[in-house]
Amino acid sequence: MANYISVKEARGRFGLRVVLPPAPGPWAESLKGILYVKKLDYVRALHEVGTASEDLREWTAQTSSPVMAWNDERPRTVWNDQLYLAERLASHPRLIPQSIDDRALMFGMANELMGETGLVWSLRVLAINRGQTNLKLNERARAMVDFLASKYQHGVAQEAERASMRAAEVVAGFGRRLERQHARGSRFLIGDELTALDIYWAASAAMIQPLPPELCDMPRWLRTTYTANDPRVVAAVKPALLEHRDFIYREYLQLPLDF
Ligand SMILES: N[C@@H](CCC(=O)N[C@@H](CS)C(=O)NCC(=O)O)C(=O)O
Repeated sequence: MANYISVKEARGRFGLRVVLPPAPGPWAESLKGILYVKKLDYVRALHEVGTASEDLREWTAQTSSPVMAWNDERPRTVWNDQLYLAERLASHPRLIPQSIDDRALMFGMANELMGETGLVWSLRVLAINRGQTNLKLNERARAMVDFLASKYQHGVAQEAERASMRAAEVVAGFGRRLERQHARGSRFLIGDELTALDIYWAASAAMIQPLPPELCDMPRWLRTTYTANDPRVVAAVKPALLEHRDFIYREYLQLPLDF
């Protein structure tokens, strides 16, 4: 296990601190990926998912992770704020495109992955629905699924239907985008170089098909829950999308994942 300090201790320190869960999650892995590419060192603080997280609430007025804290500035709790801060702390390599068209496209598409009701939000709805209805979970896993269902109001049947359609739509949109980029000779989702969108895609795709155990060690129940089985989503996943995830991890991100 990586080294973590407590949230309370992190709050009292200066420099860059990141509150993270001790398991892979798309928001957390995206932020870790961005910091890794930019070679920004940070101290990890442990988010014990499934607990009341009172220290985190007192500090950040919310209880999800990741949280990114720089000196005594306001802690950043949302992915786009975190990206802006990372870009400010290390401008190279640039992960936000310079041209307005590419920048607007990148934030729009990133929001389709990371924003409320976006891809990973919707995949979480589906995973929770599956956990609550189908899987034989152990007591700890069941408690976690119920906790997340109630925290994010995910345990509603119509919500699963909406999530399935949205997730499939987003995956298909990324498939078309990647095809167009490949056709014009680019290996990246936007323009001709790595942007944060490629990292968000790589980390999000781990909720469609997790990286193999030797690259991402996680409890079996979590691996099963993270492997998409919704027929609409499965049908939308083209091999090129998973190849893109593998390319980004292999060339730019830390492997194996550590938490
Ligand atoms: N606030 C983040 C999303 C973070 C998020 O939803 N984190 C979840 C991942 S499952 C979490 O920490 N859940 C556990 C908990 O809230 O205790 C963002 O919008 O960028």
